[in-house]
Amino acid sequence: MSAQMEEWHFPAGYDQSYLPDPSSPYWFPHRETMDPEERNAAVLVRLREVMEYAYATSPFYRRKWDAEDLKPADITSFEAFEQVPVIQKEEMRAAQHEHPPFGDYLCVDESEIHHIHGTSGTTGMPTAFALGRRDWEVIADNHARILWGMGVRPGDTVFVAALFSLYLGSWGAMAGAERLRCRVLPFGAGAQGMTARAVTWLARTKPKAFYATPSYALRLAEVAAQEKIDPKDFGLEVMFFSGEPGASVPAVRDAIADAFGARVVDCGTMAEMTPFMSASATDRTPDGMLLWQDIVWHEVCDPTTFRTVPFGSEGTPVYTHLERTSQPMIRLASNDLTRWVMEDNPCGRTYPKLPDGVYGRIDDMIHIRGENVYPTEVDNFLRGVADYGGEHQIVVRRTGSMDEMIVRAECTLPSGQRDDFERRTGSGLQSLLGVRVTFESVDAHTLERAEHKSRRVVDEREHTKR
Ligand code: 8LE
Repeated sequence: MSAQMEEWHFPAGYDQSYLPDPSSPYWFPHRETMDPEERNAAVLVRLREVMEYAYATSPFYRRKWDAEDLKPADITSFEAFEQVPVIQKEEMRAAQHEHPPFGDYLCVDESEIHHIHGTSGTTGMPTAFALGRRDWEVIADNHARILWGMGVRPGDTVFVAALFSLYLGSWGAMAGAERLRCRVLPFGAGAQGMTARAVTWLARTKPKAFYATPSYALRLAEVAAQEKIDPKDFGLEVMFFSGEPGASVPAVRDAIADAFGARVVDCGTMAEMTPFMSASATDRTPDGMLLWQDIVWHEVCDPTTFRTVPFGSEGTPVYTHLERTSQPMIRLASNDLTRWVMEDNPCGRTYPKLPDGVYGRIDDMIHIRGENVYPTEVDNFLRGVADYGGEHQIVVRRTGSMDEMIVRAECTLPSGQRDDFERRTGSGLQSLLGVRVTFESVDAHTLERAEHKSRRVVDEREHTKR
């Protein structure tokens, strides 16, 4: 069966000159539309292969699996695979501390390393990501294939408006666009005055495709408005996003689509999981994200047992590389939250889907007086409120023995005329969230905008780890 699957082998390597027939909606028609059971059977064989490779080349995996008396050869069913212990980020940090700088799960010779990326390190010890030269080519191929699915074609200009730094998002988007023979405009983000310059460049170059974080796209639309330029005049057709929830949050998605007059596509797993675009929507299945299971094996699991939950249920994504040889991740726990389904996709791809995208991190969910509040719910609600100024902040603090939630939102009305706005918004939030909310309005354009990923929650309670 795997013989029919285009270029299906491990270690992976793709014909760098291949491009699909221009009339084909698919890069690899068979791999993308095959019977999912058949695909799963091929994936199961591959999972064993990847595990054998990792066991042979990495003390990290040997240690981890020997402790459970687990051998790659035992993986003869998905049930057996679900018992492979997950990896948490702390374990990678510890392995890198013991074996600097890449940890003892590198799996390739250091001479094979092509790029080094990493976490920003704002919330702990930074983690280094080493990507092999061969892997980089495979990543580019996979991302090109997914971009094709979004409707991007050779010759299109792709504007990358995300940090070119340790962050992998921008580089991964660029690698895919280059492999697709696009014209890449690696604009970047984050420097002083850069957003206004991005507006000028977008207006002049009129790219077809655009990549950023969702909050940065909204920021860009605001700056364009200040410069008296209509973002629709950029002529963008497809805007793809990763890095944070947003492109699948209905009101955020609509706000971006309306401002730019473009299709909004959500994608993204984790930097460690690059090719991180393996969860991605397509032009004809535009909502949520499809799980391209022959690139990365995505499971949605119970967050305590790490067994998969049935389709239709909520859980946390757990990811396994099928094509990486440098730092392959085998059951990496994301600690994010999502829901998955298996249904007929309009684009004809036979992949499972996250219909609401990834809607938050377990850690970011606010537990307050017995209720769970997702910050994305607040974002979604506020974007639908008339006179909302476009940015907000959620502060959770303990006053006496009570937890208190304060939502501070911008309002476009002058300060003397906000009573109605405050009443509407405050009571709307309260009934949506089911907890008492102290609502405050502030002037528009006074809260900080994200140049990268937004951080809107300030949890001042001591016991809460953030
Ligand atoms: C909802 C995927 C990438 C390279 O853009 C990225 O941001 O990787 P990074 O910095 O390792 O952060 C991964 C985390 O960002 C995920 O665990 C998730 O919490 C969030 N994230 C990334 N893409 C999305 C997302 N959350 N929707 C997304 N599309």
